[in-house]
Amino acid sequence: MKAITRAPEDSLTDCALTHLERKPIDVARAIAQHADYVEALRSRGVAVEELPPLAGAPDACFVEDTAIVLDEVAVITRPGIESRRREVGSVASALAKHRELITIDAPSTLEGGDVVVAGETLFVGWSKRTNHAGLKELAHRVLHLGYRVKAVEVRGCLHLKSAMTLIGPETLLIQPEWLDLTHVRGLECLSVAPEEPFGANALRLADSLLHPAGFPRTHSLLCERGFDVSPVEIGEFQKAEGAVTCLSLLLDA
Ligand code: CIR
Repeated sequence: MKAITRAPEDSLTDCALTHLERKPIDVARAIAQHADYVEALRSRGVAVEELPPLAGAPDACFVEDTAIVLDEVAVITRPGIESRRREVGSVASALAKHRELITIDAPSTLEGGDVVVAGETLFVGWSKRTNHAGLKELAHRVLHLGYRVKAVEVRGCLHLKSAMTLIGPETLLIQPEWLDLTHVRGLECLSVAPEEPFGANALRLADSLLHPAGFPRTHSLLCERGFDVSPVEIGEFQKAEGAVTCLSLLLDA
């Protein structure tokens, strides 16, 4: 498995915020947490390609939002806010070494944090960042590869993956209060502990999960279910509405 990451830099303090109040971010601590995250990936056998920090692009460390990597192609997204659009070029250049690229064009908006890939089904969050045109364009561009898109309405959180991630071949970790699950069929749904609403974002590696530190009850639930879960400290990124999946783009899962 390979991953693309990008360390944060000083402008992280000016990150976009949608649901959270701004709190001071300690950039030095964020850089250290990011290094630990990269080390956690490497220690689980992931080959990490680190892109250089992108000065003046506050959210550029959240590389997940700039692309959707499928086995056959990588879809380069068009983020839903202007401040994030200059991130995509450098990610596209990195991904071009691994995949044929597909781009998403105006007026569509689409962010990778809104796309949960479950085999040939792409669950796509209809969120503040991904619009209806983005959903339709993605569906159209990947149909010939055998993928089908299912829209999932997201409310009260930034992205679909804030509320739902795939943790096993047929298992989702979910925060049901932020999702309309009408079109989510055929998969087992494991709910986070109710007192840990931000605990549904886990990063699935070959045979283990990375999960943010600070969600002990959800962690125990996952362990009880037999998952090999490692907590990672990402507190500075959580202040920026980030989680564990958004800090990397995984290839060749
Ligand atoms: C943003 O609002 O775009 C960033 N502050 C956070 C992006 C987090 N991305 C993700 O969870 N996929």
